[in-house]
Amino acid sequence: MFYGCTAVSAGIGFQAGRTVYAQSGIAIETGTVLQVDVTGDGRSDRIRVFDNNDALRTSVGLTDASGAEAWFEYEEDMWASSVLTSGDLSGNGAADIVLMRYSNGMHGTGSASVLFVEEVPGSFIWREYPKVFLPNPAIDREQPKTFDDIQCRGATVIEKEGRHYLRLLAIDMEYFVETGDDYQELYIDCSWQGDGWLIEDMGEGGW
Ligand SMILES: [Ca+2]
Repeated sequence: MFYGCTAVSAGIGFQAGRTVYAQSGIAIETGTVLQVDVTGDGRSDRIRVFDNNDALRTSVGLTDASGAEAWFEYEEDMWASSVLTSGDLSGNGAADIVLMRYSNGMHGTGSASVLFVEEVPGSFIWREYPKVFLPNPAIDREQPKTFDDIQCRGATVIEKEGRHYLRLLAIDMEYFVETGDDYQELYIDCSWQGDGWLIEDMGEGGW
């Protein structure tokens, strides 16, 4: 656990075109229950995800160090199981939460979302980052425009040179269609830029 990290006011990482990386020491952890600081006060909070497959609902809960609770709920069908990963993707000193919901459908694909907590008077609310990619002209291949353009099979946080990046794992449907045979796996590493996810790197593999 990383206690005592610097508390930075929420929002520092959200100026358009300028992302501040605070080197906050937010741990990259994965599971259905995490203990990380999503509120930015330097104290660990309890984050948990629960799939109610009878009600077709996925709930993400927050209980902060002082006992305040906040819930985020998706009510959709198809989803079978969910997993959370923490990281500081906006660089503001508070943990962001990557939520991967897997379906029962073909190829085990699902839906990736990135959530963060915003403080409001007396409480907290969950927010979700837009699922928009920012294309990178230095990458010489077709790039997806939104998360909905990819067949997502996984989502996690990786660290490169002290920065946290969102890594999405996808099925390369172009390859699938061309060969009509096996599918090829694709990784997409991206950084939050205030108005979207800049594709920093993408290519085959990464699983
Ligand atoms: Ca906290």
